[in-house]
Amino acid sequence: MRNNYFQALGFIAAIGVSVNANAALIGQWDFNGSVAGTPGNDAVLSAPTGLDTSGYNFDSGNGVAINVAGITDTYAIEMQFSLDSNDSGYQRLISFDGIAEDYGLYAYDNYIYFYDASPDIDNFTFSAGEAMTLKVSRDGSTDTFSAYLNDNFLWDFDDSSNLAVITDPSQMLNFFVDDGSENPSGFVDSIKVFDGNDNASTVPVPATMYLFLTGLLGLMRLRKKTREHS
Ligand SMILES: [Ca+2]
Ligand SMILES: [Ca+2]
Repeated sequence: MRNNYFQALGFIAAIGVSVNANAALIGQWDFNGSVAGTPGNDAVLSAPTGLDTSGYNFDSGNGVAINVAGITDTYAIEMQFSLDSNDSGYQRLISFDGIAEDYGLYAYDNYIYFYDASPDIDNFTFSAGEAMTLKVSRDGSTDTFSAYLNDNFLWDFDDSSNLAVITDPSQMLNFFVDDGSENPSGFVDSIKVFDGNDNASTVPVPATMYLFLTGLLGLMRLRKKTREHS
């Protein structure tokens, strides 16, 4: 019976490992009068005077830089923001390489496009000034990059070329600033970064507690049995 006791301990340890393997929030920036991440480092604003009590108003050419040290090819990013225009050709949303190249995530006219790798489809669009939630993720095991707008699946593509791997030497993600002149103006309410590709898989506390308690109950039953048989 003692072996079973250790098996149960191992089972609980395995649950712990599997919970940790799910995507975890590594940074959340709400820009509510502060650049602090909770958790996370301070965001860097090009023009700090654009910060108000609910978010950051960025003019064309001014953006947000966030340190994501340790994150490279597997991540999820969720951003709540609006753009002042939905008819400006390309407007850069995210650069993954320190704004070194043209490749990256853009709004193109009134829809979302990854230049130049994603499908060019406009099934889901946005309006000027509309508050929207954009989620993108990259899975390092399959190189799949996916995008969702207001919980609608937009598209995914095979990023074997690593265009969306975070390769900035200073490990920054850059938002709303382009390598050329494709700079939007708008408002960002919040940005979240997760260290896994599926931000939906973050195990909520009740589920974690349920798993833990289930394991604990099993262990207690085994211990009881062990005592009876020893
Ligand atoms: Ca560009
Ligand atoms: Ca906010």
